Amino acid sequence: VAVVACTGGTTGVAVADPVSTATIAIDFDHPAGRIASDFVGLSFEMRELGIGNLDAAKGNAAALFRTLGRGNVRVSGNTLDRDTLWVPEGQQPPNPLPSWVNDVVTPSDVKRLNRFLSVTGWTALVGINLGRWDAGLGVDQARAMSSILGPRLVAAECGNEPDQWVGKGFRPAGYAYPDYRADWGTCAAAVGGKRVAGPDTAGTSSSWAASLAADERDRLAMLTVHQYSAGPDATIATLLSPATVTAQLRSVSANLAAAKANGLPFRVDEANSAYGGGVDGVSNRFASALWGLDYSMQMARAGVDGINVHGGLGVCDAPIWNGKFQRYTPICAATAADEQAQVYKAMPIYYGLWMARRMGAGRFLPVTLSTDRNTTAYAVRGDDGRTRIAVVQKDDTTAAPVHLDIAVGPRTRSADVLRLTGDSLGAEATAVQGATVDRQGHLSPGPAERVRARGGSLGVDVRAGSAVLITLDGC
Ligand code: BDP
Repeated sequence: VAVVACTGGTTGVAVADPVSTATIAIDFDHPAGRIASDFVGLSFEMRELGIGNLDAAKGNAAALFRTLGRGNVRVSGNTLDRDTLWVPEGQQPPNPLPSWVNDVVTPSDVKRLNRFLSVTGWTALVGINLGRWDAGLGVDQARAMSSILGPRLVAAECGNEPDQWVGKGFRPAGYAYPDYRADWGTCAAAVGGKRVAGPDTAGTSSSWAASLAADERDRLAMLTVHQYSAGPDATIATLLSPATVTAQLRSVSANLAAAKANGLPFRVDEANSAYGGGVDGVSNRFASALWGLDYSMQMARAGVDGINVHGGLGVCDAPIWNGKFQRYTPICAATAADEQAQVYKAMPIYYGLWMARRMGAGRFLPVTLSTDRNTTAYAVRGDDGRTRIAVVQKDDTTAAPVHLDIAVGPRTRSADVLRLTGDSLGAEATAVQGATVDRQGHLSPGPAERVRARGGSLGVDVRAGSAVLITLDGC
């Protein structure tokens, strides 16, 4: 056990007469569920492989991944079934290409992904086109992915959002779970082993995930579903409303329970603030950073094994494909030249994920929070023995600060505080301890604030519309 010297230190930022005090009590003696080191993940479209992205030899993408720590990247999305054709080693793409094909993905794209994973220490979930299934190609892709990616491939994913295939024209009306199970089984047999995740349903209300968990637990590596907080009608107010993340948790709970009942890990392997590419002014603003942190913590504490926040690697303010924007993307290029060079900037939600990542790995500690403000709090006893507390204050930045009174007991003399702040909920500017991600993809937060405990309690003032990550010194 490391002994941390408790010397020096100052109190937190002094704020005159904070109008509200939130009290936080932590049950240090009853660690609960785990948050794994790869809880935080990212998700991208299959087309990104076809167009040469996720290249460790170019730009700053690998550094941006490493800045988040180790994680899991999922590559699939709508473009998997709709637009991308697998072309085996040594073969030329058909000429002309089938009319539905926009991009081809080849073993050399998988090799590039493998280098990216080896440089970043991330693992991957990668899709196989099941919407437009071709048995020969499916088997070839599965074999190539296993041999190239080895253990870095956590699982293959057979198709994207099969519960929407009728509407997308991939299957005839009436296509239902038993049909899907048969399709999935064909793809799973091509992959072999226990190396397929699914069903990647669009709707958490669909029963397909629970059915697949029960029927195919011996072949499933992991149960996966998608979840967006809202659609094109998302606003900052709804995203940060106290009801939102709890409603999101409720909405995945049946799927989560089904996974656990069948002994399967469970990831929300495509998640973000709003489907349809996100909402400008919401998904790409500081509010999304607070939502991203709160959502991550809420899901992790409930036993979800990971989330993959969806995005795209194009120009931030331009349509990425099919005239579609990806306003919710955690990283994107500021200009077309940066897109070419694969130099990306971190969007606000990236910072929320950075904070979430710093909470793990470890085990959640039960927290009792008493507050009259739109505030949430989470505590994790890290595998390194340190206790970390995340507090997300989701009121407008113009509201009065909240004073946190945290009962830490006699063993804690001081704590380090990192602050996630934005100019306003609706502004893009986001920082951790005043620092932003640089062009090289690194984030070096300014020195943490040192706060001293008095009489077994820790006082920290939190600006409205901001979050803090408090690390107890444990002495
Ligand atoms: C999901 C798709 C993804 C889309 C996303 C969205 O898997 O490809 O980009 O929706 O609507 O259904 O933004």
